[in-house]
Amino acid sequence: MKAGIFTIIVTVIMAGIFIYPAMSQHEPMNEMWGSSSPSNEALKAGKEKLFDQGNYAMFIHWGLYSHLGGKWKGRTYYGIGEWIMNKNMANIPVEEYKEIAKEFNPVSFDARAIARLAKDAGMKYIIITSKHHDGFAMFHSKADPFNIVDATPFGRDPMKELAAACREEGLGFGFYYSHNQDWTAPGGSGGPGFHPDGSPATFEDYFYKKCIPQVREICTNYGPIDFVWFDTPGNMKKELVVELVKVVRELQPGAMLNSRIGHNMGDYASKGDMEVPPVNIEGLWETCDTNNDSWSYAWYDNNFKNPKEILNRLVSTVARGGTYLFNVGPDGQGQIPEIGQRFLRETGKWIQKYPQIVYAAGSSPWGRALPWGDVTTKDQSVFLTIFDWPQDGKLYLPGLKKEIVSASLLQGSLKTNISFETKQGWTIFDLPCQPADAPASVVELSFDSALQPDDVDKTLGLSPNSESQLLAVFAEVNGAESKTIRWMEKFGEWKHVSQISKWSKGSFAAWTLDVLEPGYYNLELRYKGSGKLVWNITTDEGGTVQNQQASTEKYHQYAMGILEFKKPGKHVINVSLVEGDPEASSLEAIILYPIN
Ligand code: FHN
Repeated sequence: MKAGIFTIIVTVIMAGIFIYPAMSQHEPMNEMWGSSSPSNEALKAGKEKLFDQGNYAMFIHWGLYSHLGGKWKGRTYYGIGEWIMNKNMANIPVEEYKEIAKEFNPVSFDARAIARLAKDAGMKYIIITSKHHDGFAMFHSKADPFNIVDATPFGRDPMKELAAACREEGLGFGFYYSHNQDWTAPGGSGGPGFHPDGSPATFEDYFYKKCIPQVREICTNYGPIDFVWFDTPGNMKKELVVELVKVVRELQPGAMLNSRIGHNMGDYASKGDMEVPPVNIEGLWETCDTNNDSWSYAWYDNNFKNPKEILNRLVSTVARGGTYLFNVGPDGQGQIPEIGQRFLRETGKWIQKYPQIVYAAGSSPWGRALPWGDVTTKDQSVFLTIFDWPQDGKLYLPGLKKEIVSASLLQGSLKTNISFETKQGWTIFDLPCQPADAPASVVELSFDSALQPDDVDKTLGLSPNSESQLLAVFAEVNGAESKTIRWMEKFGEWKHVSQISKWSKGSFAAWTLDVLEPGYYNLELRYKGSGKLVWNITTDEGGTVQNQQASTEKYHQYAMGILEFKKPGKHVINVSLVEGDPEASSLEAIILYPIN
């Protein structure tokens, strides 16, 4: 089977398993991972404070599947390890899967070490899987014997230990609980359709015999908790979700609920897995991401995000207005892979030097990432976090309309004033040749009052000294369809892209662009599509680039030609599809970079 067809089939199967609502256009609060409607009580009680101001937390996927580590009967199954039991991976029969518990003995589990790691990493709370889709409880459950205390030689309740360790370290604590999918409990979504005596099992059987009692247990036996994080609600009935919410509200009035409980009943919205949105989003929301490719431990998966990538994704999420929940997967012994730990600690060291970038930080008034990094705010200051240091010593900031009182380059708490000039609505800062810090440097701009959204002209800028990416989400689209799509490459590993497809005769996408330096720019397009693909790009000054490039089933960036901007100021750049399959041709971005 061709890789492309396989990807499509697997994506359809997974979407079906998760039973998510249809994909939306750019309506971030109503996406397939659910939306939230924060209750007034929640806001009044201030329980959202840890979530809203902490902005960075540890997610932990740990369970019986961690003991398998992606391998079953000598064969490795690639993809998210916690799904290994599922029929789309190793298809392990329920009884055989339950037997694995007899071998699960994570004696190296050290709750204090994990809590300390989270703290060193700069994270403010931990959310851990108390029960994933496999139905195995990582806590002592009287409701169901398939749990770590009763079914394994380990015999300890690691959730008790972790809850206590978090408290000692001053961290918040919460539980993940898979409320809909349970692959080993009769009646659970994806689980056996019959009870052991052969009688048919309904979802309600599972819900009242296992889900509700276990949620009561996690909400009763571990002290006050800050989060109950539900997942994959599928097509659960609203009245059942309402009951579940009631249980949590009664037992843990201070806990925040994520939107994946279903039916828009969470306190905050949970974005798609591994999705860092390109545009600012209002309200309380979170992105969960993982430190390698899988959520749970997999022996082969050492594709760990390095400190720069982690920081970049964290700062981008905070700059878009969200909270970043970053996952680690301890192995079958209970230990987090060494390299993942190291990268987290290195990231934490940077955050310790620049806490103002992350904690209680405001989103970017620019509403998007900038070519060199991103922007966060606090009080009367604006912080430019620079990941790509300009080699010519000039940092270009488009659209700032308010007067800067002072600009300084930070090295931890040390501030060095830097000079700057303004030109045609751009602010240009003079920077030294070498970055001030690694993996990112920070410039602080001070104002006489906090920067307001109107103080920034949000028009995209054409950077004179680096690559500018004009993403599909920022285009005005006429006669085509603009929406965010998602797909999986490895099983369960989601990719998200805002793109334009379904082109028709005369259709086009248009970006308005603020040009500071006229001249020649290399133009590339990132797209996918079938057939002979010919794209046409024009500017309001009569500049044209038209070229054919290869069809591609994955997004790929192709050089198209050279585009000239004759005059500085605002310009419109249009893209249309001249030849190629109009339905499937999907444009993700225009990329421009100066020739000099
Ligand atoms: O199916 C799960 C998956 O295993 C993992 O737990 C992620 C984390 O957000 N949630 C579901 C898929 O969205």
